[in-house]
Amino acid sequence: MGEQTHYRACNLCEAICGLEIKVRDGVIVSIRGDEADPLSRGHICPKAVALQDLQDDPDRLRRPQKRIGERWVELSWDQALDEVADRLAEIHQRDGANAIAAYLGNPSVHNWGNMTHSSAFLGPLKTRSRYSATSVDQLPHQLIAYWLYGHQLMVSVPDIDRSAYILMLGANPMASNGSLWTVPDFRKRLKAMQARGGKLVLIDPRRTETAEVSDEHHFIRPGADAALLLALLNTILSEGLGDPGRLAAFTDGLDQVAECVRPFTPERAAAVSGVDAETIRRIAREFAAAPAAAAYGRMGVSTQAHGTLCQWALALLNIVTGNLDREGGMMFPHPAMDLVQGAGSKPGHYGAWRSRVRGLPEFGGELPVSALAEEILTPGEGQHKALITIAGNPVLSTPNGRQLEQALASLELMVSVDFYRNETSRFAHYILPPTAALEHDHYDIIFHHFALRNTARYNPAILPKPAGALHDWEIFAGLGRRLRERLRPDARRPLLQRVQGRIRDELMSRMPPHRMLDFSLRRGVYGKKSPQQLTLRKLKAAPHGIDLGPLQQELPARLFTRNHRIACLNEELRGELQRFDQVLSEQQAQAPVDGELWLIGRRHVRSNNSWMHNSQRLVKGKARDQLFMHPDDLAARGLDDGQQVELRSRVGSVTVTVQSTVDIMRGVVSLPHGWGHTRSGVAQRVARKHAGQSANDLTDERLLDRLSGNAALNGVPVTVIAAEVAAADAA
Ligand SMILES: Nc1nc2c(c(=O)[nH]1)N[C@H]1C(S)=C(S)[C@@H](COP(=O)(O)OP(=O)(O)OC[C@H]3O[C@@H](n4cnc5c(=O)[nH]c(N)nc54)[C@H](O)[C@@H]3O)O[C@H]1N2
Ligand SMILES: Nc1nc2c(c(=O)[nH]1)N[C@H]1C(S)=C(S)[C@@H](COP(=O)(O)OP(=O)(O)OC[C@H]3O[C@@H](n4cnc5c(=O)[nH]c(N)nc54)[C@H](O)[C@@H]3O)O[C@H]1N2
Ligand code: SF4
Ligand SMILES: [Mo]
Repeated sequence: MGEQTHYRACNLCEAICGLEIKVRDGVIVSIRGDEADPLSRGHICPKAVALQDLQDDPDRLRRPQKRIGERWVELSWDQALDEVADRLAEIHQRDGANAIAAYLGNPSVHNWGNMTHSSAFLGPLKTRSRYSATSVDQLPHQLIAYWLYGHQLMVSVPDIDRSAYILMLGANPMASNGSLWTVPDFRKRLKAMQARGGKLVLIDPRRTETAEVSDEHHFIRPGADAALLLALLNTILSEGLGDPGRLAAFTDGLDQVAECVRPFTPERAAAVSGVDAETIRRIAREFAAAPAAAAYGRMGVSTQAHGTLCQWALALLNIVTGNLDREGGMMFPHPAMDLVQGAGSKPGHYGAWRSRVRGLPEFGGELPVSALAEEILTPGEGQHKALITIAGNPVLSTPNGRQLEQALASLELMVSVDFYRNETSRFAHYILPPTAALEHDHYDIIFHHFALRNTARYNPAILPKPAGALHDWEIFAGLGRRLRERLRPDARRPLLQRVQGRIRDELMSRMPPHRMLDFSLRRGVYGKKSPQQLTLRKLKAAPHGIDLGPLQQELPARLFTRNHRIACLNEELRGELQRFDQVLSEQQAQAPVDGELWLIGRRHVRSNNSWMHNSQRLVKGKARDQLFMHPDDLAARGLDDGQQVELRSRVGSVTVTVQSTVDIMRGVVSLPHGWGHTRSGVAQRVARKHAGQSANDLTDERLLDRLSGNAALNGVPVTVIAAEVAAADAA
């Protein structure tokens, strides 16, 4: 066959870097950055080579598996899909639709077949018991986008290539390569901005890799960002520094905003955040004075106690200064395959139903995953009896993993669509493994919605599909077809509608993703009626991708609120602001609980959530799962650097090695998530050797952002003692 060179967008993280992959005789021989990719311009990180390790991993499952007691047996696809459909239909008929729950993990959004076809499977189930990684991640962003702009995917991103000032909170793009901000090669773009005289100000309880390259870094007490952001807003409005410019013509509620933020002074923010009032005022003045500025916050400010308020205040900072939808400010991408304006667009809905046990609100048809375990464990009508997990590992990625393990062990049926037997799928009765990434074609449906430049790129499969294997989308289509036969979800409709509906369902479920892409491209903003005339054929002829130019002004045309205006406030937000006023007064009065520390997470460029630890090349070298702690906090407890310590929270404890560092704020400790491969039954040999401990054995399913139900994974109260003392206590 000789050597072939392929081009391909990496699907491992949100940066969607272009790769150049050389294959000889069906074997990958090299993976490099694609210099000709108009978005990533040759950028790459160490994880890209792990695509090869994933491809070759002997632990990766290739055939359907069924668990009988402790034993796993292989099945044919037909038998596996038939059995799963039979058992789901049985539970559905006996206990109702909501007895079947589904959880979609993060790689679902990186695999376009999951995006186009998971509904072919989940649709006929008609269950309201849907969960995903969204509620341990970006739910507040989506809620604010829905409330302010009328669509959950109207998320704005810093236009760094033209910006003069970025205020960043709770994000670490030097490790994460950007999030809800597809910004491959962040470092080079930041350097260019700084060379133009621009400035990056970072607010983070840890002096991170991004702090190293920022112009200014300030420690903040975890969870105090809402107070800080509201004080910035207050300063700008009360000092008359705001100017929404053209936004004023289509924005409602700006006057009331000024009223609502009046109680939030820099002095109050200083008392809870540790950032002094003069610094807050200075940052507000600098931000307002910059010719083009962007206020951006990510994981650290979304997965915390006031995530939605943080995202609201960030949006308002950009609006009142006229930086929203402005070149160099926060801009809205406009992708070629557009889920905002395209066919089947889902703007969102909030609180249309609530979780059974705790009454948490749904958003966009999903419930907060912090409620999953209790919904399985609590008897009564609607109790979850079956669970399907798709591309996820909630035992390691959602709060109180030990409680979830208990719940999973009690399920009548569990099915995992995953190519690993991980900490979660080991509980499944069936594991349905799809093809690996390079065995199917790829177009990034999601992340062009968050990219700092409009581009489009389609790449065919690089390696042949192994005989008898199924892609994710084919698994969903196969299960969907079988479920429709068994459940007849349309039984009560008139015959003609039934026939039409079935033909449509059948066509949709058999239509491969690339046909849907072609359809969307032609109808999109760069389609038939535009100069670009984008079609799938055109994309195929441009394997490095097609540049569609820098981000453009999109408002007010791309507003989807009822009156096509930005809605700055609603009843929920007003109520939340009043409550937060109360919370702040109480916090200021309260002394910190004796000896307690605040736990936060962290990410490393060589690790990806819970699932890349079976790559020897990525995990080798020194361990990366230590607990970071300030030397003063160690000294106060008589602990030494490198010692084994026990961390305790309300829900559990773990034993880890502590690392002393002045790069973390006093009173704060940091442990990365996604580790803890010590559980029995996990079939990942390399990962087990580098097991680590799971941070989510400590995070608490009761700690939430109240409005959205997003998990507060950061700012979890913990105590730390020497492991030997803990052992003696226990004895
Ligand atoms: N404490 C704490 N917890 C966190 C976070 C944190 O910062 N701190 N971060 C949160 C965030 S942002 C996220 S997104 C979640 C992630 O949490 P999850 O989405 O639950 O977990 P992942 O580790 O991404 O799980 C990936 C699984 O998907 C499988 N997989 C990979 N590719 C495919 C594919 O193409 N098809 C299928 N079917 N399966 C595939 C892998 O084998 C693996 O088992 O974790 C969250 N949890
Ligand atoms: N290498 C690598 N890249 C990844 C991933 C990965 O696991 N590994 N995961 C991908 C995924 S799923 C996501 S969602 C993104 C996440 O992308 P980012 O949000 O950029 O990454 P994190 O490292 O989670 O950054 C969160 C930061 O918030 C800080 N923080 C914690 N609590 C607080 C707080 O209360 N206030 C403030 N201001 N800061 C706080 C933490 O110290 C941390 O530096 O990364 C993606 N990219
Ligand atoms: S930064 Fe993300 S997209 Fe780029 S090569 Fe690394 S893992 Fe892949
Ligand atoms: Mo995430």
